[in-house]
Amino acid sequence: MYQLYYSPRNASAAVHWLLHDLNVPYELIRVDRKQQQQKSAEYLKLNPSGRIPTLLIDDQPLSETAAILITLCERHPEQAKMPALVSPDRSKFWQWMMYLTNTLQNELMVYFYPHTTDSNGIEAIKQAQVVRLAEILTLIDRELSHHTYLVGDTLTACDFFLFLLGYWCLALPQPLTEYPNLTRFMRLMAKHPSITAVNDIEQFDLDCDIFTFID
Ligand SMILES: N[C@@H](CCC(=O)N[C@@H](CS)C(=O)NCC(=O)O)C(=O)O
Repeated sequence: MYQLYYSPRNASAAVHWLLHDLNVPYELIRVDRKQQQQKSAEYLKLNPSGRIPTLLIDDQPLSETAAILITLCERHPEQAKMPALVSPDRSKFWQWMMYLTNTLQNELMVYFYPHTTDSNGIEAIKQAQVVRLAEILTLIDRELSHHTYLVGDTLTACDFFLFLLGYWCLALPQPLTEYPNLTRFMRLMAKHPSITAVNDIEQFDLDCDIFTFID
């Protein structure tokens, strides 16, 4: 049995979509960020970083979105959300999972939560991040020009993670539609049954302009 500590549209959403997609039983436990519940003594016992998500696997806590996604793929190999060990795509899966978590996600965090001792420096950090994120999105866009999903033409757990991070990118000043392949990917994923199925809980705006086709 799985229990996911989540907050809507947070990093936990990638895990939520994968849990639904794997068709395994799970329970959701909402962490109230307005009350800073992720910093409560009770939560810190499960996840000392005070971040969301945490997944309990048979009562054992696991944190870090990428680690949780990979662990779930490993525990449910029959659902093939990670390329098989013998597949050349296996190492690409690792490459992109790492890139999403330690580069795209991380740089987005610096953009959304810039830290500096110089109060005049905040805007400079954000502007630098816009440039850095444009480089990252260009690279991902180029990769998506070769195939349907991030790791070839079969959906993997990386795609749930990329959809989430791509959604966060909608808040950047540069429109995501400047990346045509990423836009195509976002539109495809917005219709994925596991994403739409849990949207009453996650409340992503799947009707927003970027997801609308103009034929
Ligand atoms: N590297 C972590 C980052 C998780 C993270 O920063 N989560 C955010 C929500 S998207 C959070 O918990 N923010 C609340 C806080 O920092 O207090 C992961 O991927 O699990």
